[in-house]
Amino acid sequence: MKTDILSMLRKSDGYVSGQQLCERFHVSRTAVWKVMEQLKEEGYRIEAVRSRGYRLSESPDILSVAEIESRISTRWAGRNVSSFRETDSTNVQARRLGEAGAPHGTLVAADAQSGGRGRRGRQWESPPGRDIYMSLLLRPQIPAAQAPMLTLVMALAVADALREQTGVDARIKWPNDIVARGRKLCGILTEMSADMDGVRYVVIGVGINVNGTGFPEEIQERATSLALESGRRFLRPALIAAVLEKFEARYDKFMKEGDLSGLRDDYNALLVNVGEQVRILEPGHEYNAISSGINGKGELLVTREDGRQEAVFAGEVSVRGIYGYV
Ligand code: BT5
Repeated sequence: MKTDILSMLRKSDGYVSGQQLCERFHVSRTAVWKVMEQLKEEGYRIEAVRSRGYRLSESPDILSVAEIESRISTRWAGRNVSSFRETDSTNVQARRLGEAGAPHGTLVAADAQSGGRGRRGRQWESPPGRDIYMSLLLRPQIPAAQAPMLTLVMALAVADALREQTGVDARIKWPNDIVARGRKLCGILTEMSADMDGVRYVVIGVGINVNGTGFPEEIQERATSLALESGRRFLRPALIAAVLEKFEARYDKFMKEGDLSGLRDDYNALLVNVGEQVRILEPGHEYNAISSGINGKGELLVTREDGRQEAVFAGEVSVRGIYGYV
């Protein structure tokens, strides 16, 4: 009921009468009043005016299930939410839920992670109270070889949502980063479970630096946040909802077309380093090349110094600018 009351308050521009709420949820006025008191304790500002009803004037920056769910208006992405004050890794939790049969679109969010993970055993800085750590569980019927494409679908959704919601010039750094002014704003980690019949489930983990203004020394030069880029603070639940909305539309398009050809132009428009020299870091092998954007399979098309064209697969590769991280 809390989620539904929050959604109703949020959808209405003005006041929602106590009577309306009682009728809708078949409860007493006292029951409604109790929920309002609970919400106030959690940090919501709710104005109550006799004869008019209740109005929500401010929401806290918390990642409760009710707060996230009440903002989500998708068909399936994030319709089933789990949230933790602190967990080891939202990807680990989402995989657990995946094994236990949780539905397509299940979202796991956390305020802090004690073991936030990047690719290949790297760590993801995950302090409490400021950033987004979330993982989306998907059950796509695709061959395992196509699963890495979903990282690109998410990257496009995140870049798009952040640009729209914050005005920050967020861009994609193929395959799994979102950057602003050449610094990392977001990292994406896609993991999957597959068997002979194909993908059982995929977990896409997203870490976004939102309201933090300082980083540990090792990453200080390469990391940034939405707050640092804009000088403003943002409500994390609103950003989560925006990312899910963008992701759902693009995922549906991806599944309908069977690859990224319908998303390629949008993707390349937000990609950094197009037409520029980059350094391709494949495990055990590095070379310089000029990047010209992705193809429909999500591979990065590059031209090597000897003129050979290559399509680089997103698996374990990193790309660096010639003079630094981007
Ligand atoms: C990534 O790996 O960029 C994927 C990060 C995915 C994190 C999310 S959070 C929710 C979900 N649960 C998890 O446990 N993970 C996912 P990679 O490309 O390997 O980059 C990792 C590198 O980024 C590290 O080695 C650091 O250099 C740098 N780094 C670590 N924390 C950072 C941060 N908060 N902001 C910017 N850079 C960071």
